Amino acid sequence: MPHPSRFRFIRSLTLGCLLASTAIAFVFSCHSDHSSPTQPVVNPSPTPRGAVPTPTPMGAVPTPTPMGVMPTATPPPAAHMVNVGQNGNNFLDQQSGSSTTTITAGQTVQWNWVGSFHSSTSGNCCTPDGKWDSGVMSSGTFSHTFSSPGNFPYFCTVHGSLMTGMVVVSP
Ligand SMILES: [Cu+2]
Repeated sequence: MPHPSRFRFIRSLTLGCLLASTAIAFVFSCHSDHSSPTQPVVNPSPTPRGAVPTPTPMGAVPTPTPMGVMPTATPPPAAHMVNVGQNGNNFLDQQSGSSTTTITAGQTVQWNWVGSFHSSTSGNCCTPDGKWDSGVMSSGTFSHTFSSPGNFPYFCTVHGSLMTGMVVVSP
């Protein structure tokens, strides 16, 4: 009679194991189901964290950028500005502080009218030589590009010998 009881015992163990394994599998599946929705909730927090490191690279980028721009900002002298009629009847080069503008061949001089009724007219005072002539202006700008080296005197047709300038163009 011990045999049938053993079989029953084994069967009960087998059923118990099956039930246990099923229950464990169910529990694990439940855990996995719960864990999967939990993870997406955790992800949002790392996202804002990702926004924090962003300002750091931004702060690092501007630093090298201005340094790269600085050498580029040096060329502005290429746009040689001469104010016309600033504090009187004169041509005032913004770089030299006088009526003489020094540039190299290929560069451009821009006259900016500050005071009224003057001209930038090429030639020895006071005969226009036809190289350039802004005409009499009271505002605005006039530009001329000097392609050849040399000394280029100019004057204001309104004020004549009282208002002259010189552009010195080096090779
Ligand atoms: Cu003038």
